Amino acid sequence: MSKSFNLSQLGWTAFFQQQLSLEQWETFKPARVIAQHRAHLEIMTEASLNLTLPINSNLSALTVGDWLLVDENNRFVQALDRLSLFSRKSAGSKVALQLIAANVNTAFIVCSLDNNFNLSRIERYLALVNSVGVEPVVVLTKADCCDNVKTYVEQLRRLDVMLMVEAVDARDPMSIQNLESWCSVGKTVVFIGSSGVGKSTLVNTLLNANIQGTSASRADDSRGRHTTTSRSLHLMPAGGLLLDTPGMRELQLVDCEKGIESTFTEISELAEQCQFSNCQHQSEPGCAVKTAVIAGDIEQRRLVNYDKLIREQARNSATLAETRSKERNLGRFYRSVQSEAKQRKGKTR
Ligand SMILES: Nc1nc2c(ncn2[C@@H]2O[C@H](COP(=O)(O)OP(=O)(O)OP(=O)(O)O)[C@@H](O)[C@H]2O)c(=O)[nH]1
Ligand SMILES: [Mg+2]
Ligand SMILES: [Zn+2]
Repeated sequence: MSKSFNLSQLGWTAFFQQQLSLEQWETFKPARVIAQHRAHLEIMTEASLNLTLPINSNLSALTVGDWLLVDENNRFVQALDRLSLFSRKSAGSKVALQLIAANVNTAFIVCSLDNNFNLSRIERYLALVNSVGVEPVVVLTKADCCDNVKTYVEQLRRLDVMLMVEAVDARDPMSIQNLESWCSVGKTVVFIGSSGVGKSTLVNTLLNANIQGTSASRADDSRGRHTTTSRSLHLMPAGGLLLDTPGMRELQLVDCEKGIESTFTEISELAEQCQFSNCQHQSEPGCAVKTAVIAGDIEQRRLVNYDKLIREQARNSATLAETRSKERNLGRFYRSVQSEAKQRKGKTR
């Protein structure tokens, strides 16, 4: 990257500045993680000094978008607290958290106006984005191939009148102009959505360059091949920082109860009027939610999806907590064995 960027263009704000003492500010340089590879991180400091840090145990808990300090020899000093963090349960059976992106301001939830369009999937992404405390914008791509764009937009507005929705042809710079207001100087935007919906196409059009590979042909099932397979931040000529992520096939919700509640406010608010505090809104007497569904005030599909997401996050949070506690116990066990061994050594000496 030849152009030179200052700290605020890289996304540095008072939130990060206030974490440093004067001495730290004078001694160290802030740097932002702009790409994550298997064995190293790419970081960028002011004036676009691109550096490579090999991933060791200090750096393994960092992800794209993170801020850190480096010393005069460009060695890692410390990571800074995050404004926001996207993580997910790793794909596959292993129960662990995978960090996706840090210090994001806005999430573009990308969905194409073809058979990919699915309200329940959009709600799932909204729950995730809301739980992280990041502003969601739903971007409906392939509007150029769709005859009834309005109907889709209305369906989304019905979920939440305040929801920001933009329908675009992701390949056309004129069409995506409205999106630029979320991509101003220093603002970090993450793109989430299934494979093939046009995330990389949007990134390329916003960057006015062909940086991210895109692909028309892909094995078109949910397990399809993904064109984008690594995570990196791209700086727009006009300001914003764009973060393209590999298609998320298995987006699982963990510790997202608050995000789900705020995505389904009409249900969570009514639930407070149910007769029983642990009402599951199935067939309990005095269920205000079920009554509203029968009266047609709440969509049945919404209730089913709400229920599904609440159960899913509870299940995942429980397994994750169990794994963490097992790991902690195992760590404690090893440490106690080690210290016993040391003590014994001490005695025999
Ligand atoms: N007609 C039309 N085609 C689009 C639009 N957006 C994306 N495409 C096409 O859809 C295909 C897939 O787009 P990508 O940008 O590669 O999709 P992606 O979301 O990055 O996919 P992954 O990297 O696999 O997650 C490409 O051939 C794009 O040209 C659009 O708004 N209109
Ligand atoms: Mg892509
Ligand atoms: Zn109820």
